[in-house]
Amino acid sequence: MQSQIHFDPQNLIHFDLALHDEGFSAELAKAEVLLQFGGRLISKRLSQFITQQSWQDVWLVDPLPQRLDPDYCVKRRLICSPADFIADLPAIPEQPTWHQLASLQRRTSQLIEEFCTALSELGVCHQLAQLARGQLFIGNSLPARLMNMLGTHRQITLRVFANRGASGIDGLIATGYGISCTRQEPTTILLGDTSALHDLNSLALLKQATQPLVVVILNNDGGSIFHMLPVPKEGDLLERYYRQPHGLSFEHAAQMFGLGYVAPASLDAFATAYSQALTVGVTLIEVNVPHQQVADDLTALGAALREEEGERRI
Ligand SMILES: Cc1ncc(C[n+]2csc(CCOP(=O)(O)OP(=O)(O)O)c2C)c(N)n1
Repeated sequence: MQSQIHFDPQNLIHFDLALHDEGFSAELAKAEVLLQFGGRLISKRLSQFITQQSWQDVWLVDPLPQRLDPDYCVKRRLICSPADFIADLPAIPEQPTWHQLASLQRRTSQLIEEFCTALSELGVCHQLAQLARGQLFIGNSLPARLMNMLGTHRQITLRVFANRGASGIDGLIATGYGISCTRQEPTTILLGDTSALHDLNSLALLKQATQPLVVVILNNDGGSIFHMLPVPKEGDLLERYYRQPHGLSFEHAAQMFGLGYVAPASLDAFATAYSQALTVGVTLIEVNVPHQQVADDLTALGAALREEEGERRI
């Protein structure tokens, strides 16, 4: 996501979800050498795939010197920028494409379109990936994962930022505001409700923005990531110690800090409000969704992808 080339039309998108499809995984498994640019991967499925593959060689290119090899796969670590690495490569004659990955993942893209038509976390992230302009700062925890899964090819480039690593949910609004100060273009901050609550006082900064600034809060009433993690699945333990529902709305926070506020009732209303918000002022868009919806949607999408694959083989 932070490579700035994730949405480039030359690149594969939706690979995290496409890995549900055995045909796609088998095709990808024909690769013999892995060349990774940049640090940590967001997609757990891709990391697991990489760990299971027996690579002839694995090179990791990243300008920062810290150790980045959780699964002990890397055979050569190059501490340099991708541009320097490419500049030093010998010229190689163009090779015929060895894979059908782009066509194999087309069905995944079609299914994603079908699953992203409602006002849901999936629907909003899918829309945002297409509509965003200027800069996008994506919060932890689900927004970064959803944009990585659902983002589509774009003709207009987008500067994408995220805090990965310890993946803290603190200080995200302040970070997004700081990013907005660096360019003469709109900035969008996409984050969850718990993250927004952790940094609520930073909403006070936003009125100083000189460019359009949009804060999109996916309010699923607590940390919905915990529906997908190996923690207690239901009851008091989940609610009290992990998800921590609060039942709050951000409307009065927006009012208190003098920000525009919209809580769209449909995906179309979201798209209209968001496009408008990108043109002027500072707007908080609150997307209210049931807490279980995102986990259910991703489970159903994964199952549909595996089902498709089964049907193709019969
Ligand atoms: C500073 C900090 N405290 C706690 C955590 C643990 N944590 C990870 S995700 C999460 C919940 C995030 O909830 P929300 O922002 O609503 O996003 P969602 O999970 O719904 O996408 C928590 C508490 C963290 N990553 N950073």
